[in-house]
Amino acid sequence: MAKKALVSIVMGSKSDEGHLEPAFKLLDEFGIAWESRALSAHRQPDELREYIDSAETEGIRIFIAAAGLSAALPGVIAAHTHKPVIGIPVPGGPLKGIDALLSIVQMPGGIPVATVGVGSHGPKNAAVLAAEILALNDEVVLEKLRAYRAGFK
Ligand code: RP5
Repeated sequence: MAKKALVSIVMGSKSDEGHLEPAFKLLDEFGIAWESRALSAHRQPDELREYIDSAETEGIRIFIAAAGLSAALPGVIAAHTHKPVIGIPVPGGPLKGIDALLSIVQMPGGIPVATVGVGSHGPKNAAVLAAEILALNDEVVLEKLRAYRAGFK
């Protein structure tokens, strides 16, 4: 039987998907079940809200949210959940991701988004951070993280 997803990766647009490949790959490497959705905070606000509620009910423990331009998505998800939210600024558009970085990182007090970097290391670090959170209660994931670091040369 397929494992139930623990991590949800939400992107603002299907066009963000290619940038997120390193996160998909690493979560697979860590043996963490995940699911993904393309739902824009600006274009599909009602569907996004419904999805957050149902994902929580289904057992999602961590949200990873990626968006470019005026990237409200991670913050909006954080506003609707008490689960940790990791934000990935997608480098697109004329400002090359600086707009998304500032939109995601500058959250008002009380509604944090753990924000990773703009480049290709961003999605990677989002997956590692999600694994580290899950590893607090999961020895198997902790072992995978140890093996991952042991592979650094
Ligand atoms: C953001 O606008 C998305 O996250 C994406 O990075 C950017 C462009 O979206 P599309 O116009 O390609 O759908 O909301």
